[in-house]
Amino acid sequence: QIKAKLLDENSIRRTLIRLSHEIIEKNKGVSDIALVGIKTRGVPIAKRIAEFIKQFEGVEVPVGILDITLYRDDLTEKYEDPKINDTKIDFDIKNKKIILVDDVLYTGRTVRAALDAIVDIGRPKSIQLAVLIDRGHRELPIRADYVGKNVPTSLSEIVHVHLNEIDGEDVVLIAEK
Ligand code: 3GP
Ligand code: 5GP
Ligand code: MG
Repeated sequence: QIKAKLLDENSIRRTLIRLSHEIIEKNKGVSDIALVGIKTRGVPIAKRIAEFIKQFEGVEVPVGILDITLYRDDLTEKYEDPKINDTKIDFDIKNKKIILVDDVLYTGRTVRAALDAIVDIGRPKSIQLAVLIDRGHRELPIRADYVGKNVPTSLSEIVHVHLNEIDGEDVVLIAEK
């Protein structure tokens, strides 16, 4: 059951605007930047950030997609490693600064699999990580460079990320599983 609303439509928009500015600032512009969204909800987040960057800098940054499946019986259980299903990266990643984008960062295993998939394709200049929500409980030495909101959670809680493009509404909720 739902315990609290963490972000509404306006705060999601403002958060993604801030992340876009942070990406531009940290990289001193966006000349070599490419975004890679992790399916499902990392993809619309990456596209929205690309749209804001276009508004602010007048540059269209490429957006790729990684499809990574988590093999978990239960959404809050964590034992199997995520597997790469599909990769749609239509640009040359050589010498690009890749920014991975996901909705929720939890154990870090999805991001680890994403790093594997990217270095299999080529040799980017660097890889950074942007997430809308960091809910803690890392099991690997992985951290995000850009965090929309840090949300301390218990293991029995779930963060629901609903995005317009997929769910018909923009809202982030915390629930007891
Ligand atoms: P996503 O593909 O948009 O990221 O894992 C499948 C979906 O279930 C994910 O959607 C994610 O939003 C949602 N989900 C909610 N809680 C959890 C969780 O604790 N673990 C995982 N793996 N997914 C969760
Ligand atoms: P990790 O691999 O870091 O454990 O989990 C990251 C992936 O699992 C993200 O793509 C995210 O969608 C999903 N995930 C893990 N925990 C949650 C959660 O509480 N809520 C949502 N919405 N997704 C989660
Ligand atoms: Mg996700």
